Amino acid sequence: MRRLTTLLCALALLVVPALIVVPAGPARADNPIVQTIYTADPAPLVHNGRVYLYTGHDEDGSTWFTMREWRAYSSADMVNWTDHGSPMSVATFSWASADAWAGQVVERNGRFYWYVPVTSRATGRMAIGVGVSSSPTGPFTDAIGRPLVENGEIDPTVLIDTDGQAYLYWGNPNLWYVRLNTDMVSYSGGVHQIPLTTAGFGTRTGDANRPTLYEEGPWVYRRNGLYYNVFAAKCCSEFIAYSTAPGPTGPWTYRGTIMPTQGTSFTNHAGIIDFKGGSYFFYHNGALPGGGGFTRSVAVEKFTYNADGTIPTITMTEAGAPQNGTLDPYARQEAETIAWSSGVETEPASGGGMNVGFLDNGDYIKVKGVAFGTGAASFTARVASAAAGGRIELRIGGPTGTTAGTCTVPATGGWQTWTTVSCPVSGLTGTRDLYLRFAGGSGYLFNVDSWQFTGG
Ligand code: FUB
Repeated sequence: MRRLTTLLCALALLVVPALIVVPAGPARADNPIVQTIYTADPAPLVHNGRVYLYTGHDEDGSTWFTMREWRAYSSADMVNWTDHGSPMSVATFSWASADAWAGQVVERNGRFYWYVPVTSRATGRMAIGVGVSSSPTGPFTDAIGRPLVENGEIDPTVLIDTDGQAYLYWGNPNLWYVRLNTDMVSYSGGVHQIPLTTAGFGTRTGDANRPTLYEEGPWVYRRNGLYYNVFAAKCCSEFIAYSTAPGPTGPWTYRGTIMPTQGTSFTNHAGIIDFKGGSYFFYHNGALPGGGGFTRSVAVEKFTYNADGTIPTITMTEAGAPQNGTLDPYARQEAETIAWSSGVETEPASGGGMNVGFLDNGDYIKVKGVAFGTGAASFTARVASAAAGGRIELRIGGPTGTTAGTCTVPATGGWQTWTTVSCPVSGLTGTRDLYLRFAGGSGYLFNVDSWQFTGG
């Protein structure tokens, strides 16, 4: 079925030629984070030693914010990201008709709440829905079967304060908040409007209707007793600015620019976390081939707060954040754990999770900072192929670098008919970037679900 879908997509792309084709040239790192699809509106969450990254999904060839689903990724080291597919979509909300726009996931008492803007089928206005799951990777279900709040505005963000009180903020062109009850799916005390003063949110010139820089995409959090509201400023093109306050409801003081207007997307959208001793700034741009304002990609930079808690200017880079840790090749790794890839797509696997697929000759995956230690002896992978199969070439130094081993993948009779292949490897010692290069004849070769090395 999915091959048919792919064929139909390929035919459609003859009309709208915007398929992501990441050049197979020299390996590079590591922004944007996801190369398999266009992603937007990053919302990171730290949970149990991993960063979960929730994004929107700009459809290939979009000429508007055509977004039907959200996506989830996770990483333990900030460079190798595991694709968890789409745990929630517009279809999750029976009362919504379109627009899987910018949201945020927060955890409370072992449940994960995903606040999102969608268009209400009944009113045609943007409303805030809330999905819920017992797992950070979903699946998420509609928590209340109706909008949590609806006033035609977008981009929810949630702060759970140290006293346990949770706040939901959102808005474009205004800025609003409610006090969430401990159930996280209802609120008390009504809807409050935050005054958009120039002292609080900076001065915009040339738009009498919008005197402050605040545009959309608030990201509210507390750090060392100071409350931050990081937001997309001044349309268009947007830049990322921020305000701070002594409390969750203000008064806000404008603090200036974090990320100047850059990249080839006229929107930007920020998410900030602290993780394993570092601070990280997520954003989006149009950096992938075919990228732009409606075909965006999520990226990340590491930064250090100034001593007084202010945030330095952060610029977009191709390098991205440095790796924070290493990857263990002697534990089972999902094939969809990727630092960089070329030509690769992902899809749901029959046994759960995702697999990589749609692999043509020469496509590859880079996995960064793989800690081989004293040396690996063999490589094992779970593979499937409804075609003729091919080879997994294990390379070091680049996708066409030194070959450390080659595993032959047979035909298995189906794209989800899995078998295990193994092959000896040599020269894999220390901590190296590993390239899995897929080789064979023409057309799609095979799928890979997972892989693992054994030690020497
Ligand atoms: O992705 C759709 C909209 O674009 C988001 O809701 C805004 O924040 C902007 O990024």
